[in-house]
Amino acid sequence: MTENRANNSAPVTAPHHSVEGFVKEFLRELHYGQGVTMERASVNDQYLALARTVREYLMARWLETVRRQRDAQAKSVAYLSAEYLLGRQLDNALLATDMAEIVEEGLASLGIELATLRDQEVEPGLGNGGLGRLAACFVDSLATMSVPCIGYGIRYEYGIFRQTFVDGFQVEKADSWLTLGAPWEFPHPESAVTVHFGGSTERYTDDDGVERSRWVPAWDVLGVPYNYMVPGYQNGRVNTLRLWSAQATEAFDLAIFNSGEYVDAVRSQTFAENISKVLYPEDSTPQGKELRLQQQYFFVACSIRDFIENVLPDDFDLHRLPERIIFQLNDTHPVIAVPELMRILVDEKKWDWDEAWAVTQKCFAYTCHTLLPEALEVWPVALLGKLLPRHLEIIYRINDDFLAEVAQRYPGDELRLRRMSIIAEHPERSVRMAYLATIAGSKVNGVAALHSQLLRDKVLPDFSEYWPDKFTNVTNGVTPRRFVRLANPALSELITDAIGPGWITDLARLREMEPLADDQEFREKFRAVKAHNKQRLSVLLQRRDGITLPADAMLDVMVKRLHEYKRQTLKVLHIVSLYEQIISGELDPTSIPPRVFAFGAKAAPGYKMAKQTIALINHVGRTVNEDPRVKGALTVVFPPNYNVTLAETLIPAADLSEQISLAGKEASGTGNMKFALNGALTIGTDDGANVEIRELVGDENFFLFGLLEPEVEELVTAGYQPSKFYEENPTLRRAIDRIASGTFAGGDRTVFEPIVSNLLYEDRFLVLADFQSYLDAQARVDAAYQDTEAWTRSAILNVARSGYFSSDRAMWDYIDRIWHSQPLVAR
Ligand code: RUG
Repeated sequence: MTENRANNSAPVTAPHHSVEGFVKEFLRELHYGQGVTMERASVNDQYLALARTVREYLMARWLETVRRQRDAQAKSVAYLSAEYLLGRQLDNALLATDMAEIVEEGLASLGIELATLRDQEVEPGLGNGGLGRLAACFVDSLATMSVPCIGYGIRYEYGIFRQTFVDGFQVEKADSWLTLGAPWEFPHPESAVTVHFGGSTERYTDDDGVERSRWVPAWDVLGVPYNYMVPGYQNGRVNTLRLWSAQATEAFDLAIFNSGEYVDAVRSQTFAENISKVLYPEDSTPQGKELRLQQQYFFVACSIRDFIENVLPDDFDLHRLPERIIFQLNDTHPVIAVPELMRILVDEKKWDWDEAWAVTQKCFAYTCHTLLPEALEVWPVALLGKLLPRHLEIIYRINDDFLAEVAQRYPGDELRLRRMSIIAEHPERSVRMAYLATIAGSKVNGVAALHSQLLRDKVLPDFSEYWPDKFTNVTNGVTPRRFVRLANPALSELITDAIGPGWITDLARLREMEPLADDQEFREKFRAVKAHNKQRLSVLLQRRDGITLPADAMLDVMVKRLHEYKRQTLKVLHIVSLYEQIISGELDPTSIPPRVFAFGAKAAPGYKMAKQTIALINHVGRTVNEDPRVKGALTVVFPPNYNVTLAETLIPAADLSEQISLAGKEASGTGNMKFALNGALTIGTDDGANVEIRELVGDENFFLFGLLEPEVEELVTAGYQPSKFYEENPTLRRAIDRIASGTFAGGDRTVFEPIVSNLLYEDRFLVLADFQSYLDAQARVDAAYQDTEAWTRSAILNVARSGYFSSDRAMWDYIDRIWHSQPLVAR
């Protein structure tokens, strides 16, 4: 039957790569796909028809990629990530297929502007920030490098919330990204996977007389796969991203329907479908919610089942699983996959425990993305036992075996056993997912050099002593396709004119631009690109938010999630301090370059201090922008709903990139890389990947400030008293007093009181300690910006020396240090 099908199947071909070929297909999609004529078609009809047409150009490559992968039986990477912050798909697909010009011309011949259809696309915001965007960059790179990879994740019905401001305060709106149609996805309800939850475990004797445990679950849901194309850059390759959507099982419904409880049945269906309903909006600080654990187990259970049953051949011997797969755990979110694979091998396949553990250990690797203790996920034993009782037993057994080994190596070291146990006893009995991942993973990596070092020294020191070779570093990277080639066409053209197009897939080649930093003519062209990008941003902000940007100002940008450790408050204190100095007559506003301070940041809806900070920024902005005394010198803008789409216009326009987290807190950062690659200079602390950026671009092209990580430790250990800094620094005192006075809240002193108190009496992230150093660095920025030629030279060198931060390089590092997989096409 299969053979017959194979013999009869006609080759799938792409439509003709020409304006005529495109127009024909586009009209066909409009007529037969959307069911409308050109005259009656709405913009949305046109967009959907366009997306489906472009998809057709990718289809043959996709099917061929899947076929070749199957035939080659090569090792694949299964990237397990609860988040993928993809950004818009259309432009990326047009770039991958080299169709942009054809489409533009073809649409124009029908009287349609490509730009209008572009704007119709709602980006899939299936991630919170850096971690989800990194996953999207990685799958892009693997496709471009022709490495077999399946990305597995969750198809949230509602992605990251849409942020609006009401009187400067953040108000969240649901992100209904699917409402107008989802042309980039391919649902496969017929391939749904059943996932179990709850119930209990029981002991039984199998047919061979062996005592075993098994899970008797209480309820099920179905995981329906939705496939997305992940096109490589003009290489004929399209990998797959498979996102799971939860649906009620029939059996579940039937039982209740039969008992006549129609309403209950419908309610339980909703209950099951809740699992993939919404992305948890916490970045870096997870809340231990039951639904979140359900989401985590749901998607990894679907993914492992899918890989074993659908990707591997039917007769595959699972003892050889490590030859075919590496499951890369993107943070602790998918770590429950470890006991799940053990459960499949031990309970379902009836393997011995040791045999199963030997295979499992080779199939996983773990990436840690944080240093914040509150970001390391732990699950209460009670909750895990209720939802996944068999998995809890398996975790206990893994822990017992591991601790027995440790006890052998360190006899009598009771404290060490407590420290290294997967099970924490205080404040509540719980499972430390990072420990489970470390014990099970063949490798553990941090995401920047400093982070990986601190991970070994501070977060997992006992484990790195126990397994020194298990720990490694892979510094993050970003895809040059989206964040330079697409986001910054003017710079891309300038670079390509200078050094050819090879940089798009080999970003280290940007180095070839280095001599051009000394070329006056090139510098002029580079400045023209920046000016053009500022103009482009100006038009967008006016249209999107009614924000007017002053012309010819330095664009100083801080865009990232709102989190205390990232220290948006430090930036606000800088602005308030400048404002204070100007209105008191101390600072002549014409003596500093005019600046636009641009912010973009979402706060987790339950994170009060972060939401207050957003309001403070907006209120300071309003006061500053309305005050004629600073007009022209200082402008604050805070467009709401910062997302990938906005980043793509904002970052290329920036002059100055703010990377000002407290040293030792930001694991890596990836925004910092995007800015440097787009010719912004960084003002930053010695934190995360800033360290490597500075090393590469050179001290003289980077504005370093702030305490170093060991100094932070020292100050905190000595007993940090923020109020001392307040008392001893009059500039700081005046800035804080200005906020405390109610100036920015219509005279109401209570509105921002929590921020003021927090700074004076707690200040966990040492804002006050770094204030003066930050101000001094900002003064150096002002001085440097006045020397236009020198600034441009530095900006060019930032671009030329940042090629290392390509996610392609990061992927090669994963291959070399962690996965050891061979791509189907040689490097
Ligand atoms: O906060 C980190 C960033 O420093 C990092 O660049 C990014 C990607 O590695 O991941 C972010 N992150 C960490 N997001 N969530 C977590 C929680 O562990």
